[in-house]
Amino acid sequence: MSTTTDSPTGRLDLHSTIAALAQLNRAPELGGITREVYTPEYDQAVDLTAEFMRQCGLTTRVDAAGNLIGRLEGRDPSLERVMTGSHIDTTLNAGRFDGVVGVLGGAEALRRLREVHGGPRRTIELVAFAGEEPRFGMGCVGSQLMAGKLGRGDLDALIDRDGVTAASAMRSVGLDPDRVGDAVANLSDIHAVLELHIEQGGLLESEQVPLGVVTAIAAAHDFKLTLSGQAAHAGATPMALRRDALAGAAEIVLEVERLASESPSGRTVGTVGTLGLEPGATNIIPGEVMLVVDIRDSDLEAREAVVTELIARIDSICERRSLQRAFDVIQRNAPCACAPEIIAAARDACAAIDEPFLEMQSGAYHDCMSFSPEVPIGMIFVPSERGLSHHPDEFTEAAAIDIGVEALSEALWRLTA
Ligand code: HGY
Ligand code: MN
Ligand code: MN
Repeated sequence: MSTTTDSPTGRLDLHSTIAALAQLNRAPELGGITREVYTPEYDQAVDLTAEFMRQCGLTTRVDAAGNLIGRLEGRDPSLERVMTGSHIDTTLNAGRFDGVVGVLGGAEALRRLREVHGGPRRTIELVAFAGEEPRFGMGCVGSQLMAGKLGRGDLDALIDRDGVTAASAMRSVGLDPDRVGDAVANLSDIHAVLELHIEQGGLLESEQVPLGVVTAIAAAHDFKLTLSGQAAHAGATPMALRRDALAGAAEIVLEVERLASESPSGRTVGTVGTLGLEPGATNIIPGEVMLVVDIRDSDLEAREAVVTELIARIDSICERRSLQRAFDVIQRNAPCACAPEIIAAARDACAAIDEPFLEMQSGAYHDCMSFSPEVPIGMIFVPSERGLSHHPDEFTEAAAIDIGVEALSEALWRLTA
C-alpha cells in the first residue's frame, strides 16, 4: 500500500499531511513542535486534519469539547460503533508523530479498509481528541469529557502554567465550556476503542519488530508539591540558619528517582518535569519551590506504594529542614488492561499482513484509557527511533507508519465484522 506518493488527483497524502501538520507550531525556533490544545495553531491543525479525514471518505464534525470526529457509516446503523483515534495536540517542544500517527494514520487506515474490504458493518468513528497532552496539568481532557469522566466544573480547576483555565482557553477559540455536556458519549453505544500510536520507547526498535500489540497501559499519579522555607540574604545568612526550599526540593527529586528505580514491580517510573522557585535572584536563598511529581506504573499497587513512601520521605525531609509543604493532586488515573478480544483482533491483523509483532506494555498514557473499563480498549504501536519522544528528534519511518496503518485497518475491519 503506498501512501507516500503524491496522487495525480492532488489529494493530500498521509506523509505530506504529517509534514504539513508539523508546520503548525507556536515555537519553531526551539527546534521542536509546540501546538497546545485550544490555541490558534491547534485550530489550524484541526482544520487540516478534518480536510484529510474528508479526503479519506469520512464526514467530520467538532464536538462541544473540541474533539474532531470523523465518521464512516456502517452498513448496520443499529450496531454499536467502533472508535479509533488519538490526538494532534503536542506537549512542549515535542515531535511530529506523537498522537498524529493515530489520527492521520487512522484516517488512512479507514480509506484503506473501504478500498480493500468495502464498507464496514459497524460505524467507525475516528477522533482527534482535544487536550491529550497536559497543558492544564491533567492529560486526556477531551477524551475524558467525551467519556463523561470530566465535566464542566473541572474546567475551571484545570489551570495552565500561565494561570489560564481550560474553560477560558476553550472560550478563546470559540468553544462554550458550558456546553461540554453535549460532548458526552453513551459508552454503551461503543463496541471497542483501538488506538494506533508511536511506542515512545525503544523496545520495538531494539528487537527489530515493526509492530507492538499493547496488553496493558501505565497510568500516572501526578501531584504538585509546594515547599516553603525562608527567602534570605545569600551572603549574610549562616548555613545553619537557612531554610533553603530548593535544597529540600533537590533531595526530594533524587528520592523520586530512587524510589521509582527500587520499586518491586520493576516498571515504576518517576520524574519531576516542572519546577519553579521564588524569588529567583542569584543573591537570595530560594524561599519557595513548586514542583510536580509524575509517578507511573501499569501496576496500581506498586505505583501507590512508591507514592506513599515518597510522601513519607518528603515529610521527613521537610521536618529536618523546617520547610512547610502543601500537596495538590493533579491526576491519579487507573492503569488499564487491554481487552483480550482487541488484543486478538490486533494479533490477527498483524498475521493478516504478515508482519511480526511484540506483545508489550505502554509506559505512556493514552486517550483510549478514558473509555476503560466500560468499553474494551486496545492499542497498536509502531517503533520510535532511538526510543525518543516528547523531543524534536522524535522519528518513525514512513514505511513503519504504513505498516501500522495496515495493521490498524485490518484490526478495525475485524472489530466491525
Ligand atoms: O505523558 C504521556 O504519557 C502522554 O504522552 N501525554
Ligand atoms: Mn505525548
Ligand atoms: Mn500521545
